[in-house]
Amino acid sequence: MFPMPLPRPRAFSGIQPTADSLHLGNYLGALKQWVELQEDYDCVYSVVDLHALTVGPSPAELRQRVRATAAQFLAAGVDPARSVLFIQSEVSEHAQLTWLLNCLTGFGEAGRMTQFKDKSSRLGEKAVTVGLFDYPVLMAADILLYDAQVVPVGEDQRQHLELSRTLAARLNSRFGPGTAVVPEPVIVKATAKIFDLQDPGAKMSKTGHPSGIIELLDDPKTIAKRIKTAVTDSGSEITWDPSVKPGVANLLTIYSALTDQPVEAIVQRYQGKLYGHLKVDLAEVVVESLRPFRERTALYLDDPGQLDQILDQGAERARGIAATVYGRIAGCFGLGRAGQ
Ligand code: ATP
Ligand code: LTN
Repeated sequence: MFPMPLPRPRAFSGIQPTADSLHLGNYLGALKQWVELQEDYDCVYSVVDLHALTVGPSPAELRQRVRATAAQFLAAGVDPARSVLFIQSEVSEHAQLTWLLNCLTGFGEAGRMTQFKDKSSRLGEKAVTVGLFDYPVLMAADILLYDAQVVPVGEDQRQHLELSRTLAARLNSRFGPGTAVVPEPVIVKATAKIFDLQDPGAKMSKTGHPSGIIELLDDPKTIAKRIKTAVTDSGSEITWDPSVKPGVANLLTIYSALTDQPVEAIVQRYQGKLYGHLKVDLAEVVVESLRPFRERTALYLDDPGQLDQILDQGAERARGIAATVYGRIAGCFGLGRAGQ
């Protein structure tokens, strides 16, 4: 007799389809961990298109970006045979659970989210929607709907994750233990925040200036140019000192993460060499790491039938989990005639 395999713990994460290409921060901060977690977790990954509506894309733009984002998840190594890959809006329970969680979230509590404060101050009062304000509650619904134990994200999502944990704990204290699973963030320290190449004080962001970003689908020439023109710091010695040399530290972080070599070994190798040497070699490393990724993304985008099939299957599997968990939580609120 073989022992029954234990059910694996669940991981959930999502990325917004807010650009045609993901960037190196998305990959090193999140997507790389998504792929690795598949070894030990039952993974559910989503293209969170409802979240993307908060920035008001055109319908054609959103449709195109949803496909491009899903193709990039697959190209990075998300394996649809092992993991669930789906589009958030195709599982209606995400919006439904958000409403229930809205009714448990303090207005002040949501107002303390720093990403909302930053984004709303940039947009100005007239352009700020209730959707942008509610964004972290929708994110909590995403996570709780799958009873996720772990959530791989970059550092910028830590506060949102904390709200998800608070809401899960609140459900449990109001309705009894076991109503929701309290999720843990998985934030890999070394790559939790990849910085803008032109402004190493700011995170690399889809909304940042193009010259500060490396898009995963950029052509080799553009990638090389972006790295060669990255801001480096005063002095010329290649040392690891994030507070004094944040630009060089960012390049070393990227180098280390893409080659799986410790930063110290890289620093050692570049002793006595100039920033320019590091940049030339790093450009090569990034170009060669991303080449197969770009090719695989193109293959998925050239075969819409295959992509649709993967996404249809993913939505079906996601709905199966989400319907059960939603029913359990909604019943606790007194919704549904059959409950007690
Ligand atoms: P924007 O910057 O426009 O808000 P984004 O680039 O952060 O968008 P998201 O879809 O919000 O994109 O993020 C997807 C994932 O990538 C999240 O887990 C986020 O924490 C991570 N991430 C984003 N930027 C970085 C970065 N510079 N370094 C590390 N991780 C990042
Ligand atoms: N808010 C996240 C994207 C996101 C997410 C999630 C991440 C939406 N729902 C659930 C993890 C789990 C962001 O990166 N901006």
